[in-house]
Amino acid sequence: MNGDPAEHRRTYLDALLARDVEAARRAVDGALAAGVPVADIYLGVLQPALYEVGRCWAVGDFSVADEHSATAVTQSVLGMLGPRMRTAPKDGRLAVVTGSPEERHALGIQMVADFLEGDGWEVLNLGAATPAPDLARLADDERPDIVALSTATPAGLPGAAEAVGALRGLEPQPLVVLGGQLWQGPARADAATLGADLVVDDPRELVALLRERFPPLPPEAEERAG
Ligand code: B12
Repeated sequence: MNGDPAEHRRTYLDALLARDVEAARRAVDGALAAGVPVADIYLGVLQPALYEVGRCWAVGDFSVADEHSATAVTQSVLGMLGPRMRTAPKDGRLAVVTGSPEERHALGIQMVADFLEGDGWEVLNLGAATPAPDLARLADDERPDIVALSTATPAGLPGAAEAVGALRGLEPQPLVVLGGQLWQGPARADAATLGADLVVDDPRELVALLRERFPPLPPEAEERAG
């Protein structure tokens, strides 16, 4: 087995298509054993496999039950990989990560949360579909530096708009970042008019951008603070 995520993606996808949960887990173990970084397993194995599941589902080659099974297996794999991504929170940087109202796609949200935790952020992951007033209340209590909102489908646009509007009323205002497949389509043009600060596709890009805006403490300062 080599360290190229594409090979492991194929093995993982084949296992999902065969409804072979053990083989799916073995594919991930194989990728780890071959030295594929966890971040590459997230973005180069799991994400594209789920996109392919979505394609098979859309053309009728995969039932809703098969999709649910593939999602559940991937959720359990994320539960196993997440701790390998995480680092202890440092610098007091706090992020709230959630799906926009009525957004039920949760795996991308978990991935974004794990990438942020991997860069030392403290993360409150609210999961899918947080109603806008509740999100705003929590953000008002916790005063996060950023709120990352995930939206996958065009039907999620009104919910995303409502959430951004509710967060805009806060003082101080968190940086509001939109992401998810919705914004990779024509809706991207609407993102600015909603009042969000950033639209970002890739969790790695998010981490890099946030490093510029909220620089982590240099190691010496961390030691003094600790
Ligand atoms: C699993 C799944 C479901 C499950 C979700 C269960 C769960 N617990 O998550 C269920 C069954 C609930 C579901 C429901 C629906 N789904 Co669905 N679903 C999927 C599927 C197969 C996988 C989703 C997934 O996990 N992808 C993998 C993750 C890792 O990718 P991701 O979400 O894009 O996240 C990545 C990036 O986008 C980014 N990202 C995400 N959020 C954010 C946020 C920020 C701030 C940043 C920086 C980055 C970022 O980071 C992640 C890692 O890179 C997709 C196929 C696909 N293309 O994704 C269809 C898909 C998204 N669903 C689709 C549809 C149509 C629906 C339904 C409308 C079906 C229906 N008729 O009911 C409903 C809508 C429900 C709702 N209100 O949200 C369509 C959407 C097409 C469209 N453009 O409208 C897709 C594309 C399938 C298809 N090919 O047709 N779905």
